Amino acid sequence: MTTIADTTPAPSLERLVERRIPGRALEAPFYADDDVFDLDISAIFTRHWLFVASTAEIPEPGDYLTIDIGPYPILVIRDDDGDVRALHNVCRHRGSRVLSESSGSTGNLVCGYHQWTYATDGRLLHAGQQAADFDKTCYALKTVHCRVVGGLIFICLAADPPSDFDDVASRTLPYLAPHQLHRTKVAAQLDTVEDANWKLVMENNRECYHCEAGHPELMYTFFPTYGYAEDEIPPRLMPAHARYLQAQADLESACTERGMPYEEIEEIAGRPSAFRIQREPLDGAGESYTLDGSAACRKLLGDLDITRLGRLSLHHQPNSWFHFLADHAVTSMAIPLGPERTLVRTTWLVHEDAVEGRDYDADNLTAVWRRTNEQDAELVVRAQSGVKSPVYEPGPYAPNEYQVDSFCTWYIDETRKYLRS
Ligand code: 3BY
Ligand code: FES
Ligand code: FE
Repeated sequence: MTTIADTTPAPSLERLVERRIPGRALEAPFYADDDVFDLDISAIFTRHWLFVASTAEIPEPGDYLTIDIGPYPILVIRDDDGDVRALHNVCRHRGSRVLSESSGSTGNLVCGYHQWTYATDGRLLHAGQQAADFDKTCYALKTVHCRVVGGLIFICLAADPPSDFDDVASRTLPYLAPHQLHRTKVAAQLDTVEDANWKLVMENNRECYHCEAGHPELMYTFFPTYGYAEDEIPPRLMPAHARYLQAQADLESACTERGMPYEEIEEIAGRPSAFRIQREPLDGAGESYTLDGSAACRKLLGDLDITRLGRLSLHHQPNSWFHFLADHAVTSMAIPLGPERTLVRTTWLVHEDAVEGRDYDADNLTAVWRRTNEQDAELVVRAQSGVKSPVYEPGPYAPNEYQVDSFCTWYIDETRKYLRS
């Protein structure tokens, strides 16, 4: 039997980006093609601000974590003065990776190859057996832009990072401030490597169209009307909508009393931005992500005096989403590992003085999102296996998938700018 080879030439990256139809999913090469993966690293992951950790993950001087962004090994470290820094984890001698563990604590940074030794701020302190004219000051580890926004660490590999992050930071801070993330500790962390493109991971996070069928545990506290415009809510969801309206009114008055912002922001200066923030009520007891919605940690974050604070939701393009509640916070990031492999890291934070066993039970604290993450991973892998079929065509987004469309539009705009530059 002879097979007929498909002789249609593959479209160029430029063509693929230019012909994306707004309101529809992306074409298959965006999810599996090696060249698109390289484009994503160059146009997105080395040009934009990326969430990489929270300060609670490196609480003490010398604490560090390492992370690879495409071909760039990076280390994020708290220096001896207590400041958070990001450095290229590449030795200035012959390029060896300096720190090889994924996280740890160190006095100085010693390269394992020939023991060049760097301070926690990246200065080269010692290089043995050098010529008399060797100048240590010329060989500090290269720096990466790093900003801490209310306890969240963002890095940017670009020489000249996007300046609109100042607006994102200043708009985000008043929402985050009451949660005082600088006074939290890591209660649990979960790394999942999903066999799917990072954009499918992000797209999945940007909608709850799949939540009702896909996340039974989350739906105890997540309103099924999430993402619906008021006039699109189907009749069967009206009882849930009534509960939502009451919970929203309660939340608004609790926030107003305490001077806490809750309004949705999706645009800055009238332009779609790389972030979305909103404080929203939760269903059930309305306190936390548990099976009945009651708090999972008795010690509340910061100086909060109210447990029923719903969730502060923050999305930041390209790679993160967050939930800040009265009793804990959950941070999530996606890091591309390959065209069809993505690291998803989820971290649960509680008050630094909360004691496991007394104030919280780690299994109870993490149960809903562990399960939700597993379900999301399955959905995303299932999507990955379908979009590669030659018959796949990008279908239309439903109205309540508008945040997926915003994500794809942001992505396409940024790749387009890059390809034209
Ligand atoms: O992070 C969010 O906003 C939610 C959680 C579940 C799906 N996603 C839309
Ligand atoms: Fe690091 Fe030689 S490569 S000390
Ligand atoms: Fe989900």
